[in-house]
Amino acid sequence: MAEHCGWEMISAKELQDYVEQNGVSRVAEYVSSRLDDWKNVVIQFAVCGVSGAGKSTFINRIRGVEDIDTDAAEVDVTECTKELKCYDHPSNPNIKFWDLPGISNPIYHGDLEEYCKNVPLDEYDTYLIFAKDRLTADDLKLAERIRSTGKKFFFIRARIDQDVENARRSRKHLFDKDATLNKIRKNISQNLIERGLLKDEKEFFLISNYHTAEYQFGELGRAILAILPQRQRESLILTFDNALILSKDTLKEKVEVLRKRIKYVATASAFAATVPIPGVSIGTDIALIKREIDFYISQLGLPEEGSHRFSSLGLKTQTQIKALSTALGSTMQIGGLLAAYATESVVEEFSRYIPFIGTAIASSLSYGATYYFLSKWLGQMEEIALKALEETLYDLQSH
Ligand SMILES: Nc1nc2c(ncn2[C@@H]2O[C@H](COP(=O)(O)OP(=O)(O)OP(=O)(O)O)[C@@H](O)[C@H]2O)c(=O)[nH]1
Ligand SMILES: [Mg+2]
Repeated sequence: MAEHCGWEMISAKELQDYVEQNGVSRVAEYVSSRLDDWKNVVIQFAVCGVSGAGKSTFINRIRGVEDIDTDAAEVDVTECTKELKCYDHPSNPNIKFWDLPGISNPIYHGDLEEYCKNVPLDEYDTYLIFAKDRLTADDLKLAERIRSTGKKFFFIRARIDQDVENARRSRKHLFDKDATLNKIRKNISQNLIERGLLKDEKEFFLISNYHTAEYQFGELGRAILAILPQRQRESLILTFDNALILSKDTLKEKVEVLRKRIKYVATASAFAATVPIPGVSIGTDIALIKREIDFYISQLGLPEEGSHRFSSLGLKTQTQIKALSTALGSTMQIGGLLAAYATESVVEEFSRYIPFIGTAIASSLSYGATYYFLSKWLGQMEEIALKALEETLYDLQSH
């Protein structure tokens, strides 16, 4: 089975050993817990830069919390983050954002060595350097130090909505949003490119922490994902909330990560089908499929009926979501699931009593049915989630 199923994450041997020691009845739970392994991948982000650049506000947005929530990073108009502090992502405590104090803080006098005595600057995986207005000597010192460690860093300019508003106010009828953004981008990135700290302008991001659908918040999220090693990347993609990343590409990438899990779930079904007790196989399939489908729903951010986001969608998309949840509801009953992959399962129930060929055929049929079923639903959910996202994006941009 190992070669046939193409195990990468969970080996057939591991499952076989598990079944030998524990029996097959808990194989579904075991596979489910192994599929949660992505939560064990630790990623540490250092969020650094001068005071007031919007670092703490960014951490709150990426964690999906409001600035006034009790577990939010403190945000203020005056200098406020004095000690480094770690903020875990609420849905995955192994994704850590370290809110670092500004190097310009009076206690360091811009002295990098002094700063590094209190801040373990070399210990993070990826660095997000926030600039404010123009680049300062402290920003450059920080970037050069990080570059010397060989780690990846991104330059970010937040509060861009304010600059655009200021330009709108002062330029009046001459105001041109794109030209304003280009000017800011050029001004800062040119400086970094000349110092060899940036390859090109595309590595520099203009974001607003209060208008995440506008400007480059989503692009920044994608760029961070792109540089991470595969396991970190997959873990982060499942942790990020779609509503924040707001990009069709990221959503599609998420679907690919979800699709890769199907073969493991299907193989657990195949193992359960080797139990010669009628009903065990289908019960396990339902448990496995239901858990996975619930995971798809939360991961793809399908708006719940009655929610604000749901009511802002077009009538056609609303109808599709309603039809999907009705279909899923009825399929998650034993009768419904049997009807959904009727012929395969009926054959399976018979085949287990046929000497010699029974188990082998039953296993492969259960594998195929679960595989088929999850692929089909994931495909449908992807289609609806993409449409819902498109409409949400349109909505956000037209306001
Ligand atoms: N308009 C706008 N205001 C922002 C944005 N990001 C942050 N702010 C505001 O800018 C101020 C400073 O934000 P913080 O997140 O506290 O800045 P910081 O970099 O953490 O500052 P220190 O903790 O002092 O190092 C606050 O008043 C925020 O509300 C943004 O993208 N747009
Ligand atoms: Mg702060």
